[in-house]
Amino acid sequence: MVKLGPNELCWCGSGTKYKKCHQHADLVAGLRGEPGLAAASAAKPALITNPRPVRPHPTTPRRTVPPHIQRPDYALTGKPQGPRSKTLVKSHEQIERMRLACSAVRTVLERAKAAIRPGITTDEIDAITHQAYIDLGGYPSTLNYHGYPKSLCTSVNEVICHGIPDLRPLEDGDIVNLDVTIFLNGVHGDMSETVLVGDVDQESRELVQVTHECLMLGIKTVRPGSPIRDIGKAIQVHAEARGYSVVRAFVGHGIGEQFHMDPQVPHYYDANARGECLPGMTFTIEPMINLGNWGHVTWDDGWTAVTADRRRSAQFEHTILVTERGVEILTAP
Ligand code: EYF
Ligand code: CO
Repeated sequence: MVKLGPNELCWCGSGTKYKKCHQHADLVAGLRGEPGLAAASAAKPALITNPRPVRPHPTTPRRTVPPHIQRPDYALTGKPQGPRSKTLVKSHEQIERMRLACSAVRTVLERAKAAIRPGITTDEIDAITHQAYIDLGGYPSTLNYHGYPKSLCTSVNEVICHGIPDLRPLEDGDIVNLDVTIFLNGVHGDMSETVLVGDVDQESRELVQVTHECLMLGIKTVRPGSPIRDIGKAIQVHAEARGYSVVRAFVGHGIGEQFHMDPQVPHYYDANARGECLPGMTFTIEPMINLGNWGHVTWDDGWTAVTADRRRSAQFEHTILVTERGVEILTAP
């Protein structure tokens, strides 16, 4: 394996500097004694055959939120205040608020889905969801979260996650993930779905269908005492049996009064993922499944994660509650 300098072009063929691309992933793999992505790619380089990759488009100015809407602590600075809460089990009162927030975010998603058609820009979807959060009395959790500029993430085709809504019109045959999160009554509710735009090819439709199955199979493992790593195991088995790969870099997460908290929920089998499900825990499960390899690169905007091989990726997400009997999907329709 050739050792690259930080400013050399990455081995994956992204055209991005190594330090901005796979340097960190290779370092982590090295620490774990794994061969690492670079070694894996020596045998199987990321071959980019996508003739029409999604490109960054201009964005519109930041949208404003009326003063009467309660804001999360990071709304002004972009930085969540204070330490991450270590209390994984929520109170009955917090859970009641989570139910309301998750029901509201479902309403936001349905409004966004109803607007999807070839020709609409993802920025127009942003405007629709932005107004929907406000109509429901909530704040768009992503807005200024670590500086993120928009009110939802729109991830088109080979974009894995954190796509920024912009002036690109959706095209017939696209797939787009709409990831919406609301902050309402002091808690967050988070969900996403991948939607078909017009007439979508069979390969992509199957990817979207299997990704939804992966989410539901992951959720099915959850009950009091079940290992958190069983979630990823179920997802990985299903995805890989169909020839897909599971994205490693982004995981599900605890959610409540903070957008992101413990536990971390890998969507692949990670023997190091300790911890078990306890009644009262609320967390997201949000598998990202790729047609090709699981490696990703990030656009220069610092947010948009795309597949290294530019083949398509799909995602579905629910916020769930571990109950005494099993599991409740808080963001269910
Ligand atoms: C610091 C972010 C920070 N994180 C999660 C933060 O809906 C979400 N998950 O299901 C989700 C949405 C956003 C998000 C929007 C911004 N962030 C993303 C990427 C890098 C990063 O570094
Ligand atoms: Co989300």
